[in-house]
Amino acid sequence: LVVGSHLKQATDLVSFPTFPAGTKSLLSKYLTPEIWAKLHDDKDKHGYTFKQAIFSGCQNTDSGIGVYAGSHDSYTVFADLFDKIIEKYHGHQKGAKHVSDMDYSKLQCPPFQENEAAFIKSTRIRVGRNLADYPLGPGLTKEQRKEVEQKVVAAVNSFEGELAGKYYALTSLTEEERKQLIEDHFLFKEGDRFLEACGLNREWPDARGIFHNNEKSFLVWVNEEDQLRIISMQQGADIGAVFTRLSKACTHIETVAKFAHDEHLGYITSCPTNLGTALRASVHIHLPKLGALKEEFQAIADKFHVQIRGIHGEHTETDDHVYDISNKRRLGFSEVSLIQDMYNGVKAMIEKELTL
Ligand code: ADP
Ligand code: CIR
Repeated sequence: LVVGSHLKQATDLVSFPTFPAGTKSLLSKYLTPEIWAKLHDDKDKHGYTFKQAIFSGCQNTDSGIGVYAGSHDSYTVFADLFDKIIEKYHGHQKGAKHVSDMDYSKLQCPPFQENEAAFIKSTRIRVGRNLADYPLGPGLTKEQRKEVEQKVVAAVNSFEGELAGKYYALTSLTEEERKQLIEDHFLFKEGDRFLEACGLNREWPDARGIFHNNEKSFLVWVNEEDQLRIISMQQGADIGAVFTRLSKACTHIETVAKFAHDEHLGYITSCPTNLGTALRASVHIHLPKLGALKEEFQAIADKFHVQIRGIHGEHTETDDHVYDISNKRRLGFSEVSLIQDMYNGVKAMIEKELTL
């Protein structure tokens, strides 16, 4: 069966998927006839099927990865495929342990010089979390998703001081408010075709929403790709302040909610790229000269394990040479060291920009 956008649903995968020439996803690389033969009729303990897990990469053959987990159990039941993808993306081998460290006092990120900081527009760090007692977003029922929303809202309403804020159900926002929040980089977009294909957009916008404090420097997305995306962000280049706020928020929320987690994979997320820390630390940075030198730009990114994205979210192109630079790895390294990756990569990019 040659896969592609003509496929409508996971059950259309009636035989071994073959990928069109040029497909680069890790799914296409590691899905062998043997793995297909063994797993194609299997499901995890919440009923999420192997076909559902691989459907996003089968329908969207431009995927980088191509798979999603329906629950923590998917990572066990579909391990023949997922382990290979995890090892390739993160360099994290079977049996390796993931150790967390959110101690902001360990960060070695001296403030950027004024001429360096001038390139950086804003800084954001997010982590993903999912409740331990439920399947992940792709495997939730409508009722479970509602329960997750209620539990998360109760948890976020317990934040105090600078972190205190208000929850806005997506359905309570006007179209104008919603668009403005997206444009200002505070809210997730709708209709991502990768998430659509794995079942994450079912019953949209029901039980989705956003919590934020007054300054919009601390936000929690509810029931998007992960059940919680905990976000700290602000204008400028003060990585230390952004991480300190996030770290305090995470410490607090662990006292009121129990998250899906294990010693090998760290925090469990629906996309295997986010496992471990589920942390993405990014800056929006203006690099007009380096940005024009695609190969050199990518070489620095590769050297420092950072990823270049457009500034309107993943899979977007950039305008005016403003880029989103973030840590690429998430698993097998501590939060502190991944923020260090981002800092080192950004520092190197600015140094290069200044020589051009
Ligand atoms: P993720 O939630 O996985 O980090 P996206 O790349 O989809 O994913 O980004 C989500 C939103 O966060 C987008 O609107 C994006 O512009 C915004 N964003 C990401 N990094 C920054 C940053 N450093 N400053 C401001 N906005 C940011
Ligand atoms: C893909 O495979 O391209 C999409 N499913 C997105 C995966 C990458 N996500 C990420 O880096 N956070």
